[in-house]
Amino acid sequence: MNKFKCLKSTFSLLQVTIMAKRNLADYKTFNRVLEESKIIVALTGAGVSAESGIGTFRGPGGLWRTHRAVDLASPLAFRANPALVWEFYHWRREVAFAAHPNNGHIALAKYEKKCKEQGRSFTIITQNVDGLHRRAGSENIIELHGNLTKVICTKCKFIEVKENNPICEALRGRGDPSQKDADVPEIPLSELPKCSACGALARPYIVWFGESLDPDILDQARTLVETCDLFLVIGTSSVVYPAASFAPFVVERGKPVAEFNIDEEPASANFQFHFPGKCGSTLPKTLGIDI
Ligand code: BV8
Ligand code: ZN
Repeated sequence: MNKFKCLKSTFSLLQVTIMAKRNLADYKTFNRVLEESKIIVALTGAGVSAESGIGTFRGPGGLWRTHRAVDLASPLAFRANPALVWEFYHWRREVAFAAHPNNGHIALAKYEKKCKEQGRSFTIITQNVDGLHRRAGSENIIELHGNLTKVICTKCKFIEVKENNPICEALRGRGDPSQKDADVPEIPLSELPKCSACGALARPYIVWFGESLDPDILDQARTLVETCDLFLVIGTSSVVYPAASFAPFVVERGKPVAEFNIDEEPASANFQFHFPGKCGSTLPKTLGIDI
């Protein structure tokens, strides 16, 4: 009986040391892999903007009034009530325009610059539409799901940047999440944002659920996923496709994936590295960037 007990304790001690050894090595090993990589890709999600005060989709910020963001981010919702969806995106624009890049965004931008000086490539593939990576100084950015500063015409498909806030007079002072839909007057269709080319109704240039991504943008992203040496997965729950298919594809290629997420547990056991904690702190540390 005693022999079995001490065997058990030795085994669990062994387990802990391996884990501890692996975690420790993670930083050293990660740094070696990072410095040796020529083509690095970082996939980012709402978590990288959380410390800038922008709510995540599945976190507490995922609700606007009584609506789930995923329910309003759909062509059906826009067809049914374009004024309500515009009021939602007007609020998202106000929040994003008032926000500032955090140390996570800045570390990624600075590391991109370092790579450029060393003749290596560093590209961000983002699911975020808040534009904070560009404002942090990143240049190589693929915006998979669009951008809040852009609109597209529902008729002639003309795409234009509209950074004026509010985007139209009828949305001034609107969008307050604490209000109830019933308590705010309906905005007539004629007063919603218009296409500068043909005057028809314009909609946010955002990829909504059930809509395909821009094929050129998807191709650019897929080419990087197929050729990168190292793939970083930052602040994303990895549930929305096709973005969620990228990291498993890199794992299948036998290339290292490193995850940065507030969650203690890695989203996948196949990721070689997992750095738990707020990415505003873990990214500068692991990328060796002084902020
Ligand atoms: C399409 C713009 C062709 C809108 C967005 C295959 C299987 C199953 C379903 C599908 C499939 N293929 C297609 C689908 C349907 C659908 C889909 O994936 N559904 C999911 C819900 C299952 N995909 C589509 O519809 C796509 N189109 O495939 O077209 C087609 C169509 C139909 C059917 C077949 C094929 C279009 C998807 C794009 C939709 N638009 N955004 C807007 O922003 O308003 S997606 C939107 O949600 C975001 O862009 C992002 O992609 C996603 C939210 O995810 P995250 O960013 O990860 O945010 P989340 O809150 O979930 O997680 C935050 C994470 O950060 C957490 O892990 C948290 O722990 C962590 N975190 C928090 N704070 C911190 C932190 N980490 C570090 N530091 C911190 N401080
Ligand atoms: Zn038009």
